Amino acid sequence: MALFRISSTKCLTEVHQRFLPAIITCVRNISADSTDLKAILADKIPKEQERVKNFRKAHGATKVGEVTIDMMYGGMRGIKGLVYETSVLDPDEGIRFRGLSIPECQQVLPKAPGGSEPLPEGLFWLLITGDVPNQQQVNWLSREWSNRAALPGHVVTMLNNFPTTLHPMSQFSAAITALNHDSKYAKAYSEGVHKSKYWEYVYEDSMDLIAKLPVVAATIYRNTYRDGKGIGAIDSKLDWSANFTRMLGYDNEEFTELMRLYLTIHSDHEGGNVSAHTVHLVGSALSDPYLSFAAGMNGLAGPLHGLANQEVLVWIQKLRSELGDNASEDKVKDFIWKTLKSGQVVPGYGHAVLRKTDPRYTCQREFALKHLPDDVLFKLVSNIYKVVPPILTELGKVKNPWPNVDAHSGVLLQYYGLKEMNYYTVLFGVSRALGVLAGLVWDRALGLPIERPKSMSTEGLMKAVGYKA
Ligand code: CMX
Repeated sequence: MALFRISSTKCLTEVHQRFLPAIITCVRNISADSTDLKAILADKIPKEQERVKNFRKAHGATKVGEVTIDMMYGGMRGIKGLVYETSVLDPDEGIRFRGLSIPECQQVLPKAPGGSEPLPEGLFWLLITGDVPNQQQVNWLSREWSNRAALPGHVVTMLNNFPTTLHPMSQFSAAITALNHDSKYAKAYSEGVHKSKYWEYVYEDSMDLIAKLPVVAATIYRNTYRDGKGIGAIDSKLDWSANFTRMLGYDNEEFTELMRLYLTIHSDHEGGNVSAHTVHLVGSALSDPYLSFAAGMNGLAGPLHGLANQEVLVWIQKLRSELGDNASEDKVKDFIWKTLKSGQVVPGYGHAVLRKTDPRYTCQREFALKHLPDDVLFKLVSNIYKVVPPILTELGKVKNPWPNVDAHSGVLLQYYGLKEMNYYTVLFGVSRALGVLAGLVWDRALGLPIERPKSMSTEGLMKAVGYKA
């Protein structure tokens, strides 16, 4: 908040008249317990802008890495070329959300009454503010998202008219794009809003979009796999995940707990993965949050990224139908080698950054050990975990032979009756909104420019390094 030097009584009165209401609002809104998320951000953003400005002034020309030709041909792996505030991925330790590991989040984030898994509302609050919220703050978010959840008629009509053969991710992405009809950001931009206010409209759209995603996702599920009948009304007394599982048609508190964990851990994985990077990239053209997020979802729908959770189950079902449930370890090994020799990947294993077992895998395994230790599919997944890493290591080229998040999620969903594998990436997408949209608010708050890295042709590269064939 600005400080004023008061030089006379007259001046003091003027200052009071002009600024006091704003000062009072500001002070009221930013107490540690405030549930006014937008006011909290409005307080934090100028401070962060100043911090970044000073940092860039001092170190704008400092080098933090270098780019090799292999990196350019190799998917830009390892190039430090992005700023992304909400989470950071350590190759050995895994993800930290604003500095907190998954077990730490499970410990400190507020839970539903009687529950033991974190509420995704709390994770969103943490990601966007950097602060661990209290119970009132997450309750406020649950209510806020309930209030913003209604879908416009044209999106419901559109969803209800998709053929059930259209992949759920295509339905999801198309519906999100069509939600941009009501983008507050796009409207404000077309009316000439000042760029210092962009973040406020991106915030509003992001809150609206996060609120609506479970409704979109549940409508897709019921239309595609059930009788297509209404998903029921949002209950403003329930949290985001409980409303979602109810709309999907499930009435099992343990499944809702799983969903709270699921929606928390899939939310964010720093900025360079395909979905997060796409949202950031498309957003940098000042496309609104709906268009940016839909673009990210099209990336998540790729089998090397989010669709791997579907692919894992498809692959496991194939294994089961070929080998049965009690296959020997040698038979499972043969099956894995057959997959590799036919030029396919083992889905759910490997990672571009991680070099150890993904903690998102571990926490799902812990959930399974607690709730479904004797499940046949869980035992199979556990056996695959013993067998795959040595084989991928033996292959010689795989940098990370360990399981990622997608190796485990489907098994848990199967256990609770959500057996439609083609739907699994939609659940990942609902969660991913929490991280990438929090990131998008900060992109606009920090005024990050349109993204435009330099590309080179092979010819140009050869010339640049003096290479002669
Ligand atoms: N099975 C077979 N081969 C694999 C492999 C796997 N699980 N993981 C990596 N490899 C191969 C790569 O295809 C590559 O082969 P080529 O040199 O012949 O092209 C080689 O090993 C080196 O790859 P890498 O550097 O270890 O891995 P990348 O960073 O290139 O790729 C990833 C990372 C995730 C795409 C890859 O490990 C993979 O395809 N895994 C299976 C799909 C999957 O589970 N994806 C989900 C990731 C998590 C998520 O985003 O949701």
